[in-house]
Amino acid sequence: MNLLTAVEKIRSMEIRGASRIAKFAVETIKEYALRLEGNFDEEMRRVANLLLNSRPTAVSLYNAINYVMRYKGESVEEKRESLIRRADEFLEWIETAQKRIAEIGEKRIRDGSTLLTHCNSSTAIAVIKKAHEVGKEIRVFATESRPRLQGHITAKQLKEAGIEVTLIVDSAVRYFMNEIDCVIVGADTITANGALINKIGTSQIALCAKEARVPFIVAAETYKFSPRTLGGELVVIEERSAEEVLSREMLELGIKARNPAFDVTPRNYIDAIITEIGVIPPEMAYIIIKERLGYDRISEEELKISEID
Ligand code: RUB
Repeated sequence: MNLLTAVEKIRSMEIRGASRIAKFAVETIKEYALRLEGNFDEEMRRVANLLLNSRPTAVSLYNAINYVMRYKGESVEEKRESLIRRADEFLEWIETAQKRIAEIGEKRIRDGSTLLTHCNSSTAIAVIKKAHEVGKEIRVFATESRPRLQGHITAKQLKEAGIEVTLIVDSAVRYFMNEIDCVIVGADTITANGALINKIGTSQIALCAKEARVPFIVAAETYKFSPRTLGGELVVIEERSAEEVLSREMLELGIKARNPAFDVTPRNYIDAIITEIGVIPPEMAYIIIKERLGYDRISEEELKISEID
C-alpha cells in the first residue's frame, strides 16, 4: 500500500482505535521495509515520521513505532531482518496482550451484571465477550459516542457475539447509571500519573460512576502507557473538524463548533486498570512505564530527518 494512503486511512479514521492503529502502523512499516531499496535508515525514518504524525493522541502508535525503529545491523539486509523481527514481536504483543486482558478482566465481572461501555474499544469488548463466553449472564449499555458513532460498531459486535446490548445517547449516561454495575472502557493513553485519555465523554461517565459508586474499570495493554509523560510532556488532544459536528447549513451560517476527540479522566475516578500483566491501580502507571517501556527510546528529534507536513 502507498504510504500516504496508509497515513490517510488513520487520519480519516478508516483505521481507528488505539490497538488497531498501532497494528496497522507496524504492518505498514514492515511492508515498506520488505520492499525498500536505497538508504534504509533515512527512508524508514521518513515512513515512521509520517505515520507518527497521522493522529496525535493514542500513544500506542508512538510506542509501536519506537519499538520497531530500534532495529540494529550493519548492512541493509541485517537492518531489514532486525526491523521485521521487531515488528513481529510487537504484533505478537498486541495479539497476546488483549487475550490475557480478557482472561484477567473477565474475573472482575459478576454474573448477572449490567455493564456500560463507551466508544468502541476492542480491548474492553474482549473482556465483555470473555465474560459471556465463560457463561456469565451480562447485559451491556453502549453509548452512541457522538459525533462518529463508534457505539454503533460496539453494539453490533456485542450483538453478533450473542450479548444483550442497549444503545443509549451519550447524554443518557447519568439517567441510567443506577442500573449499571460496572463501567468498562478502553484507553488511548495512560499517563505517568495514572490519568486516562480516552474518547471524548469518558470523563463525564467516570464522574457519574463515582457519584453513583459504580466501579470504573479501564482495559489497557501496557503499550498504551505513555513514556513521554514521564518527561513532563502533556498528551496532545486531537481536535477534529467542525464538519463532523455541524450540518452544511450551519457551517454556511458561520456557526462555530469545537470537536475534541478525547478527554482526560484523572486517576481518582479509576478503580482499576486491567493490563496483560495484571490488575493495577492507576497509581502504578509510573512503574509500568519504567518496567515495560523502559527501552532506549528513539527521540522524536531522531525520527525527524526532514520536515514533513
Ligand atoms: C477510540 C477510543 C477507544 C480506544 C481504545 O477512539 O477512544 O476507546 O482507542 O481502543 P477513535 P482499543 O475511534 O477516535 O480512534 O481498545 O481498541 O485499543
